[in-house]
Amino acid sequence: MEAGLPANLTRLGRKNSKTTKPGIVHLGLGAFFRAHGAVYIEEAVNASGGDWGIIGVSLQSPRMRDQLAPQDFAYTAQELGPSGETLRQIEIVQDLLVAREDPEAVLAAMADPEIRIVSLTITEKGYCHDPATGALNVSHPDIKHDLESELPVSAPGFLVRALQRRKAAGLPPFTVLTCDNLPENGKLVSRIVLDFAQELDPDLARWIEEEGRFPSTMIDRIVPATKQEDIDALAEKTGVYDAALVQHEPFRQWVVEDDFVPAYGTGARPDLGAVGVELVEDVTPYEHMKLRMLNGTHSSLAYLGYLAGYETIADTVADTMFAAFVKALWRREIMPSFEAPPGVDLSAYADALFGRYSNPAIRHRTWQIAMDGSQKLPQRILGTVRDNLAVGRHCQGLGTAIAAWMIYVGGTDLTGAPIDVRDPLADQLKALSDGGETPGEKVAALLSVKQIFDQDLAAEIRLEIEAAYMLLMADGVRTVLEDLS
Ligand code: CS2
Repeated sequence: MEAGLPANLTRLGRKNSKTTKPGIVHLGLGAFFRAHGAVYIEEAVNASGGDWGIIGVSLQSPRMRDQLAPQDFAYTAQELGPSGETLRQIEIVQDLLVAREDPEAVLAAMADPEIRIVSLTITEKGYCHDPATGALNVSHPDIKHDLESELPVSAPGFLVRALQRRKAAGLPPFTVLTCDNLPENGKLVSRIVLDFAQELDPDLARWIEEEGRFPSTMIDRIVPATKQEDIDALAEKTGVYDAALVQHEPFRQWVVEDDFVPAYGTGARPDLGAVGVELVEDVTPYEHMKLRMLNGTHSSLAYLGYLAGYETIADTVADTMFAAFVKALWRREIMPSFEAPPGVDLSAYADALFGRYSNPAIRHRTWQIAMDGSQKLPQRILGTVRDNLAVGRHCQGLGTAIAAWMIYVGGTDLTGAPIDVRDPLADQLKALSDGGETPGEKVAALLSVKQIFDQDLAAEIRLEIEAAYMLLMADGVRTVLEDLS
């Protein structure tokens, strides 16, 4: 019996020894990357070889390390389909470092000559940027700290300090492979890294700009947060306890701009093409499609579904009113706002998305998706609204979703119950909402937040959002949606 486990359970362990040497450091080794990128990378190593083991880094909490270390960094990926599940053990992760505990170890790993890629899933707020403009936020407390100290706390700080060490050691830089849901995410992270490096040392910035590479990516797989009851249920079924279980839907997609650090030649990346990753020259149309069609409706359903009393996305779209609403959003407001990637049929993509949302085995909470809305709204919803307005098309559906977000961040739902709002701007947003007496004042106050709203766009949409806000408050979500489907 393992310490702390009941006698009938054994702890999950590695089946194979660590034969692959590390080639990747991954910042932010949460559930998403372990259920998506890590699975692809393990498959690529199995298919074509190469030393591409992953050293994970948690920037803040030791929780993931404490879960993975006792099982030698192996974990189960449980695929949940509408009509059954499959289990698979993933062993590509070799180690996990906790940056808050030992930043020096993280920098040393990133500066190791064997490491050729530093990949990231640090969520939108981890980039310490201004979401409305994409520039590094130099007044962010972590960035201020990192510009002063050689031992950083932020992801931009780690990237630049590690690149600085590599330059000093005469090594090529690593490829920075961002896997977060941000528009033109490669360009965005390169701008942040270069802004930071410029503040530190213009020579370093020049070197990174010339030698470094920041491919953009589009990543897609629905991965809800694992709950303790899921871990317990699997342990009961298999007799094996996996504290680091990840659960995911069957669907997955990864589109990567094929632009890795040239100094490494063919050893610059795993053979991702062999396992279904789409390596393309320009990811932008795929990113638009995914951020607007999937994440845009995910966030819309999250705020409206939460306010209508639904716990998960599957519960929300099982309501015929919401089903009609989300389909109308795709057809009328989202699909006309961008150009489809080559050879992609957007109506079929929308149908497939609806099927994915409806998967009852995936319990993806509206509350989870509603988190960090201030960092998500610009690329998920506001860009679509802006592009529609430019051709004179109004966005009543997305406007209603923005109004729902405003009610949500006000901190009280439509029944008067408090909402546990998680957002880096939560306090500021609540104060702005509380400071307005009328719906019109609350809407105007929230629209004035420049990190989120371009002020020209804010002026254009104000009246429409105010009307939607009042209707939601007066009639409730379902009645409002009835008119929008
Ligand atoms: C979701 C995404 O939590 C969220 O905000 O919209 O994590 C979504 O599930 C993924 O992007 C799907 O690929």
